[in-house]
Amino acid sequence: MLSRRQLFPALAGAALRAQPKRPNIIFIMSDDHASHAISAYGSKINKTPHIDRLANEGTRFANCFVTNSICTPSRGVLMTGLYSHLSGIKTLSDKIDPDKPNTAKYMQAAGYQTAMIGKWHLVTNPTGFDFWRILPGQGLYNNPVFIEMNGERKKYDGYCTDLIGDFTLDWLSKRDKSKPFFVMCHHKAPHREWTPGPKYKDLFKDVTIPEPDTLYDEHKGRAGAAERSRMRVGQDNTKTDLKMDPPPGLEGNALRKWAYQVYIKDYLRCVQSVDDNVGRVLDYLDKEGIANDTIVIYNSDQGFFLGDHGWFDKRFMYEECLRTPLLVRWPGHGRPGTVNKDMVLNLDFAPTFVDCAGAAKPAEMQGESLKPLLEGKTPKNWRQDMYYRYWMHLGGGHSVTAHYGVRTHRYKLIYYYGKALGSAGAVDQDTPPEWEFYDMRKDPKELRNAYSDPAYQKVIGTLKKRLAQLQAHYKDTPA
Ligand SMILES: [Ca+2]
Repeated sequence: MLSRRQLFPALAGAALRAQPKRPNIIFIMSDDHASHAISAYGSKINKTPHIDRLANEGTRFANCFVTNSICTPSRGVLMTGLYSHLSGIKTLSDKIDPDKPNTAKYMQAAGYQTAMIGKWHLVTNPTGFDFWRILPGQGLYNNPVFIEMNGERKKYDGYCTDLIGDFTLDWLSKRDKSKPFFVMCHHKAPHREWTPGPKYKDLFKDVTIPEPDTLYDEHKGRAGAAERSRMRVGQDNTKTDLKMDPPPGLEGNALRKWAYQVYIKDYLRCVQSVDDNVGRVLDYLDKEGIANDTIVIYNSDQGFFLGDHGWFDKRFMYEECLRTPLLVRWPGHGRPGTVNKDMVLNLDFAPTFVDCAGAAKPAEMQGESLKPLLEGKTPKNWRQDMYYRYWMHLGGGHSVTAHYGVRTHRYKLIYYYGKALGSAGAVDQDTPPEWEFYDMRKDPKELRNAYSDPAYQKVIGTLKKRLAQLQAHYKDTPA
């Protein structure tokens, strides 16, 4: 383990600012849970009462984005505070370096006891945790195997989401009460293949879930990347996804309509168990009398297409999967029921944890602490735009073209640069470089690529300059 002096070389022991009492932190993360399947975010298709409690009693961030919308790289950002090109975790195949500093090691050095329970998905075993129990890779929904700290693989009877809830509560009940704690509770759900638990297998059985406005989007005018991708509801779903064959003869939009109902119901059933297990943690904190001393965070590793643009999955810089839910309850800090509209990133989470632990931000971390935002005091110079990059170029089975771009509060500029650029999980095949531009105030569903519209040429020129500035600022290399 790295010593505190090694982790905080500039400040050593002085890095820990004197604070009367430091908060516990429970970071609950799910996998592929889009904001628009949370009622606090205005979901039209489900209710999530326990996650909503965090919004009612804390802060809901309305504009939280990921820097690379896919599982392993997003977890890399969380554990390092670095963009994918600097952490080296650019694709699903890349692993975290167990010997380098990470978020958990910084929390340990700050005097926290640390635990990681559930889906880790960073290839090498966790370091920096006093306790961990993780799923191997994606893990299974039913009777899953977990990897224990001694390296053994042990099978547990039950439903994965409930087991991760059980293990989290069990660890909390056995914790060292003389120290604050930092626990990462990472659910597998509602990741593909969307297998519901026994409690909710019949939920929504006799109802029709409303379809998204863009379920039958044909991607007209968009870059070739949209058409090239393989994540169409119906056409690109497997039998494992749908658990049955489509009715014979069904094709085109009729197939999509049918498959959407099958897929979204299973997805939402999985979400319901996640919500229950958020509730169990909140109940535990109440019963234990430590709710006021504990920050509870709910987040997903990225968003997801819920039939939007005709798709399932993620990866694109489009809103549905660029956005991720972020709800934070920190009693006594900020007003309950606050909706924060500042632009925040998953890049900010690591520095936020360290800041809330009373330690100085590690010099290498690229994000900003959200602590002032949680206290209702957004700094005057807070970011007004964000940089995104997806690296897997046609890899990972969904054939999404590598791209990068910039998003402001109103506009979005995306560049599909057409090459794999030596990324491990990518397919070595060129595609034509292409641009997309959206005015999200006029076109919030991103249906009209206005890149060639003369009216926007000045804005697009400014955004191109800004994109180059952001790449330089974050030490990335343009294609
Ligand atoms: Ca994910």
